Amino acid sequence: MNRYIYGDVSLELFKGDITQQEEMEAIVNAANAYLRAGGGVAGAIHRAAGPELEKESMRLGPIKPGEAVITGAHQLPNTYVIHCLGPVYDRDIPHDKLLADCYQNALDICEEKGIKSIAFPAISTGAFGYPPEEAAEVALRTIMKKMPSLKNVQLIRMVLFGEKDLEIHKETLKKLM
Ligand code: AR6
Repeated sequence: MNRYIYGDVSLELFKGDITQQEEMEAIVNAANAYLRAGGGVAGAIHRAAGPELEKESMRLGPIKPGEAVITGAHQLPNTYVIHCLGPVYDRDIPHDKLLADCYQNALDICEEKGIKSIAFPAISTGAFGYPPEEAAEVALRTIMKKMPSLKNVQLIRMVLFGEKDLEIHKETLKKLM
């Protein structure tokens, strides 16, 4: 299963690179607390956006696990980047609540700004060590729970970097449906 629809809102699972989501208004960065470039998704996003993104984002830091802030997208093909600080697994406790907060806060920002489409990476599942199966369940459950209350957001895309992560998300979505 790679799609779930509730009313006018779609959730889709996609294999790909978060920096190449041309049709999405906002993309989410799995950031560090100081909103510096860093590695992983953050490194890829900052490389594609150019140095002006870090200049803008750094002024908004530091942020705490679960928090989200918004900037422009600079040289990326999107309009906005929403930077979320995911929890470090087993260090930032309770990690499931803090991870859910990331998805909720990012969607709340979209609703406030009138953003219609948002692409998320699998926050915390790289350097921050969150097991991908557990993270997928938190992410999809949180998004699905929020979908009925969304008024502006119409498309939510999880962009998974590898085949295995896509499969995990497909299985999890099937289970939650
Ligand atoms: N597009 C989509 N997904 C990607 C991409 C990409 N271009 N590149 C990696 N992933 P991570 P975290 C996947 O480590 O765990 C950074 O250094 C990757 O396979 O980027 O939240 C920051 O500065 C993994 O599944 O984020 C922070 O310090 C997922 O994205 C720290 O890492 C998240 O991996 C944040 O760690």
